[in-house]
Amino acid sequence: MRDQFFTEVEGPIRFAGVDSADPLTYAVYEPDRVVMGKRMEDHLRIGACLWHSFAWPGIDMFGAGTFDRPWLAAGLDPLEAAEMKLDAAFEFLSKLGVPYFCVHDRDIAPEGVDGRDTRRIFDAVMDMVEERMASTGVRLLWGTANLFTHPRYMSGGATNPNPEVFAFAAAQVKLMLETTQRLGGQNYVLWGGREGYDSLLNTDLAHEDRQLARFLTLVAEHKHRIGFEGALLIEPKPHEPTKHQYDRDAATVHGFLVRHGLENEYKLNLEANHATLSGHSFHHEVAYAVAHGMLGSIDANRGDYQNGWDTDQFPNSVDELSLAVYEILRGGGFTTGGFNFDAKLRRQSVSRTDLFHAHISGIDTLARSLLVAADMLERETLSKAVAERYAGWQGELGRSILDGTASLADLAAKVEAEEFDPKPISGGQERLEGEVNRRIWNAS
Ligand code: XUL
Ligand code: CO
Repeated sequence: MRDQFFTEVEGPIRFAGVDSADPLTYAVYEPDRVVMGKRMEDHLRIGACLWHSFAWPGIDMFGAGTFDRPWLAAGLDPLEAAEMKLDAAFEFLSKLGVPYFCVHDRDIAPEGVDGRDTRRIFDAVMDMVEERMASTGVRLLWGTANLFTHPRYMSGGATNPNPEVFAFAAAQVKLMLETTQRLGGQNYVLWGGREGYDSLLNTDLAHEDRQLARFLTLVAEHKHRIGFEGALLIEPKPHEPTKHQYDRDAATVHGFLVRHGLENEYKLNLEANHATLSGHSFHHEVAYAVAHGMLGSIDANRGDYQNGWDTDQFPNSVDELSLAVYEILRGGGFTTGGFNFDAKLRRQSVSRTDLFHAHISGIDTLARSLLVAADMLERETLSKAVAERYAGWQGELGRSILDGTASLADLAAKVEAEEFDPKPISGGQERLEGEVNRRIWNAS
């Protein structure tokens, strides 16, 4: 290891409670605290991502990089730069005290001058990663391949009109899936960065649908061929960078998978800001996935309700996250998934230590949301009211409808014979909103 990069932070960050005046401590997150029979760390399975924090210099479309990231300087030898970046990243991860990280191939292994050079860099970098994982104990939550930055992917990877680009993307995913397996990754994620269109005028929708299904089928087949035991996850997002992305939201991806017989091969990696962009609440996306057995993992972040793009801010709302965590707990919790901070600093947050403040506050928000969610579950704050609302379906009528024994004519005859006259019953929304608030204010 080189000299330390985050010299102002001793680490590992410790729990000190909400009254501590030291911002470099956790106010709520106590990895060993047992909540509903499970350690907080095992519930949340927190990971930090290597792209926003280590591979992005703080550029935007109007301005240059603002961050202090020496390994991104121009003219460095790629392996020397990669080593510097990995040393800083693993120093950060172990000082933060989180169990996982997430990474794209290109976050850490840039393309070389040709295919052979790219492979040389990739192999050397992945050896470095393996060494640092072994020395710090930080594990890989998920790996993924970047099929969106290089100009060859400007018209998509799997959905590119050129089959050579499809093959190139397939080769890249094959290598990164195998590498994720080698590094003990828990999941492999596919975010269809440019799998969509900018204009319908030049797009064959039906063809691109077949291409995407083929691609996902090939990836699933390869997963079984190599015996990768992690989960394959698709990350929905409605637009940005393309005008329309095929993996629009949880329900669209689920429908696509069912249509192509892939629903047992893939689960979902849901991102809070992507839910906002698709016009849904994050609660909705998580609830949909849990309801259909499709929840894989979460990219924790938030958008800005005044901005229409993916601002990827660190989460700070217990009000919003408690309900999402509630759905996750209600569905039995994560298996291979976890909470990955797919979040980035604001461009003005240029201090090295800002990276710690951002993650600490996000982690505490998740930890507090977990306490609220567990409290709601234990007190049956919502489940009791929902069960009562649907209680009629436990009776003979309800069962005969759902098991298919009652025909439309049977139901009509019953209504007439028994003179049905159902009365409206209050949905009680405001009462439940109040109950949820009480748990948010009081859970401990
Ligand atoms: C983009 C996004 C990606 C994926 C991984 O909006 O969320 O970083 O999480 O490719
Ligand atoms: Co993401």
